[in-house]
Amino acid sequence: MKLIIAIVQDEDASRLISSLMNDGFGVTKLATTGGFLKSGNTTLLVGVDDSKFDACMAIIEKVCKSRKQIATSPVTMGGTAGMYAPYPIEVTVGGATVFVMTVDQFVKY
Ligand code: 2BA
Repeated sequence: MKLIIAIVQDEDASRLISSLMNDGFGVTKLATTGGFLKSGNTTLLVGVDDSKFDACMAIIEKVCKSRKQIATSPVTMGGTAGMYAPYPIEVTVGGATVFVMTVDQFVKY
């Protein structure tokens, strides 16, 4: 068995959860925050049998879209300590950041 930890954009989360559940996968949704953009994203925990792993990953890949976002980063102004001015940078977020872990034990009490 594998535990899939998928960090996805909020915009894709509902559709991804519906698609996974329609195909019989169990899903836990966590409200999370990206460290770089400091804005909300969604982390899904999906425990899957090895035989269904590829099908699950295919759904995640199909549903999650990459998008461009503008982030504001501080930059030090030349030579003057302590002066900062924000400037916009474009980053491409997602589709999904996925970690896969092997599960030693899966127990339901
Ligand atoms: P954030 O940390 O908010 O990052 C959002 C996007 O900003 C990233 O998209 C990436 O394109 C860009 N980015 C992140 N760190 C950067 C940096 N130091 N310099 C320039 N650009 C940077 P993704 O790579 O698709 O990541 C989406 C979200 O997935 C991340 O949101 C974070 O919540 C999570 N994530 C990504 N890599 C991770 C990792 N190695 N471990 C844990 N979480 C991760």
